Amino acid sequence: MKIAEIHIYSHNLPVRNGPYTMARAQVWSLDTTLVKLVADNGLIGWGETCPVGPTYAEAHATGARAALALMAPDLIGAELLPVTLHRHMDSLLNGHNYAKAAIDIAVHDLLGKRYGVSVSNLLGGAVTDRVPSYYATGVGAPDDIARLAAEKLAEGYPRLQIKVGGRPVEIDIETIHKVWEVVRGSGMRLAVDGNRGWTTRDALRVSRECLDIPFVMEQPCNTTEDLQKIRPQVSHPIYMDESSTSLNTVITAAGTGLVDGFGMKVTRIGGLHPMRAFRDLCEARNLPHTCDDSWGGDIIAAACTHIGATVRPDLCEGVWLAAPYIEGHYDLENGIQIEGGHIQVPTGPGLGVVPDESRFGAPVASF
Ligand code: 0XW
Ligand code: MG
Repeated sequence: MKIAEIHIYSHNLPVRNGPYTMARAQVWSLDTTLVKLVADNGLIGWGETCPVGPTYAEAHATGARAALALMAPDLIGAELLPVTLHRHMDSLLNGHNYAKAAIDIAVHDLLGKRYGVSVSNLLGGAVTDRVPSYYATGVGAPDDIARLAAEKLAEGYPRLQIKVGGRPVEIDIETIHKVWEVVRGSGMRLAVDGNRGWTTRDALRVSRECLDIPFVMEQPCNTTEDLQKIRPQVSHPIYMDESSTSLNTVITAAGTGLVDGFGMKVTRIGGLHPMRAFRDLCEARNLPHTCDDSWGGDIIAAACTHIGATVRPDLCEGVWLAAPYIEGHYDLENGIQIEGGHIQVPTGPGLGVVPDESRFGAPVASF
């Protein structure tokens, strides 16, 4: 089976009750990129990549489409095999994992359809049909975030990620304490995500002043060097998110014991094929991790859910979806939803989600 056609679409996803605020980013609407691959036997596969604005990661929406347009002409006629396709993409363009991920996801969708299996079974086998999710607050006033925590606990979320950073650290500390008052004893797990926003001084202070609160500290500071600096001094587990940009950085972070887990984004690491290797590396080192993406609609949500369903359950920190922040679905029947803090794994072949492409308008480029 070979790639016969590639179509690239741009689609706007307004943030429900926006903006969504993080330490170094505030977003009102996200520009997502969809890729439709048509195989030489007529089968169709979909991929998606959606940076959450231009300052969250080293990625932006028009960059994704430029990278895809650069590679696309040379991918026509390529075999739909993940290993060789990734080598082929790397031979055309250095880096730009988040753009390559859209092709990778569409290839997995196509392969699943071709062999009549779900993407999770293609990735080694689903171990559950209901994947835990987690809710991520924005950066907000302590009382508001505590109220939100109570709401999400009542909805059944097993985990909450509290966003902090980009403001006086005293307010972050107050927020963490107020949330803990609400969730203490409930079993809800906590992550505190600085999104690179704290100095090492701030991270050390937070750990010291929240000594009895069991949260994981996610990407508190900007660089790997910052994480190395605080590592021996903080009492809280450290998870790496934005700094884990490739399998190479993950291997070093896991292999040197720099981190206790990861907040991982499927597109940042290059798609489902590298994500599968990431999952297995983490399992070999007993490291928990999430299977998220930074934003996006039903296609990326399905990709994250399928890989999340294959993670050893005690290591699965959850699958984050933008669904609660988005109006509507690409697939009205099988769109990915969070219910009771969990996500039903799609059962259809491939991603199990078939978008209504009329929602996306005409492609911005076709090859
Ligand atoms: C909570 N997320 C998964 C959604 C936003 O894109 C940020 C991200 C994170 O953990 O940093
Ligand atoms: Mg994070």
